[in-house]
Amino acid sequence: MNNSQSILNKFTSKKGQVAILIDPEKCDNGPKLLELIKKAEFAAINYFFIGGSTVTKTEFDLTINFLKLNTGIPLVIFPGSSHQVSEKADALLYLSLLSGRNPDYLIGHHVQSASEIYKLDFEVISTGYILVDGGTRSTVSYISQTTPIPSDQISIVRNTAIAGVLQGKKMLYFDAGSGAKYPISAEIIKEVVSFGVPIIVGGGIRTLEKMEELKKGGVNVIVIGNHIEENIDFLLDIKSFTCGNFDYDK
Ligand code: 1GP
Repeated sequence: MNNSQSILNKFTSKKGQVAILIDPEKCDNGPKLLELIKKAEFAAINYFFIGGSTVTKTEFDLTINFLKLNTGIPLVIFPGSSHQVSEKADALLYLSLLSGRNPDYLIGHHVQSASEIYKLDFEVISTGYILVDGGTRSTVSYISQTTPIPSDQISIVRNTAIAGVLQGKKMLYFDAGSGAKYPISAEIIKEVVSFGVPIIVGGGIRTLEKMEELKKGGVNVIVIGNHIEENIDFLLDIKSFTCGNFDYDK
């Protein structure tokens, strides 16, 4: 385990950074992924997040190896299960699903993978993961058998975030779920940005306007998955958002 915390420092350093979520299950690990990498580099995105709810170990390793060979954009594991680990990544989000009450996602998977992760030489970032209802039944909610927090229950979202910070989480990730109809609202962001840890937001983000709103609200990292799978050229629009935000080593 590496305690240098360089990715955590990067997360903390700026608002409005952009991460593209790559689901290895959907990757060709060939020309299509290469096109995505080139366009993401052009758009000066800050991170690739890698993970998925139903990804096999083989799919995960093939994709992370391909990314490592073909880009200098930092690779951050956003694991859907405990076998999604690799030293090729720069960091791992060590997620606790705080919005749920399923012990497997609060501590069970962590115990299963603890000894392997402890030995690996990458940064492990303890992250409070909070699912908020985005108007669709998300895969994460189904797989984890947990219910997201209703989006109008802002004080529950806030109290869950505070509990995470009090438990020592280094970061908070608010997710409306992949393909959400309604992304995390500005009202929620306002309630959770002032706890002294960086904020990641994802789920259903499809427009530059929403990205601007999140950035202005104080979100450190904006995660986009589906919309880029549907329309890879959205990355060309993101270029205007990230302009002047180019900070990875290539
Ligand atoms: C889901 O936050 C991510 O876990 C990204 O969601 O695929 O809807 O962009 P989208």
